[in-house]
Amino acid sequence: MRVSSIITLSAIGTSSVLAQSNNVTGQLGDAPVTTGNPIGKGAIATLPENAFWEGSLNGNVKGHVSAKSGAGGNGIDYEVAFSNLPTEGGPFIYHIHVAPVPSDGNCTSTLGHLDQTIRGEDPPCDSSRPASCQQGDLSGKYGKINGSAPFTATFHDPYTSLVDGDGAYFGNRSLVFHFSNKTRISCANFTVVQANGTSPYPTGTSPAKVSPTSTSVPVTGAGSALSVVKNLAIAPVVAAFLALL
Ligand SMILES: [Cu+2]
Repeated sequence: MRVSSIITLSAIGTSSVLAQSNNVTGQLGDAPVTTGNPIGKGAIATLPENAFWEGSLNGNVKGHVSAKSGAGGNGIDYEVAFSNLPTEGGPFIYHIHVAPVPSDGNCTSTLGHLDQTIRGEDPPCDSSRPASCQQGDLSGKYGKINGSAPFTATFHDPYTSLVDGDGAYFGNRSLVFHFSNKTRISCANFTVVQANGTSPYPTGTSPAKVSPTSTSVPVTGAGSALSVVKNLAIAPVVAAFLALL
């Protein structure tokens, strides 16, 4: 239906298509603004060591998308950093995809973009009307990555959510990084981080600042885990010694 209407408009003329694109929105309308996002809650997706794409790269793209609840619980504040970008194939794009990355790392399994309003990818997002875009189309709304230099961006997105159960929730979804032709280079799951309460990080390593410090946090965690293992390893020896007495 959608495809046929686009073809029909193309036949009528480019001006009709442009006129139509001004009114593009989801089948369910524009994306709603999110409220009640838990203060101190965040989520981060960090690209893995190895790329999913099997073409020629000088190592995988490095980087992350980190997010936290906006001021007053309104919308989400994002912080994005990518480096080691391919020398060609840009401008690069990145999105929140609807499904998580399975344990085999297959980025195809993340399916399409977070798109609660059933908008679809085409026509492309008009960044001057972000509410009309797919919620997960972060680079469409806030800028593609031009060139291969390290890229950073911060932006506020009113349409994604950290309220578990909200349709716009992305804490259980994934980040996918693409060439401009949409080929999937790499992907990663979002991990929820909370300022208080449950956290995937070891006690004492403050996750209050949701940022790439996560790259050092797991190292600390591994060190702590190692010392725990050491202590546990000594315990049976002590027990055996006591048994001899
Ligand atoms: Cu994508």
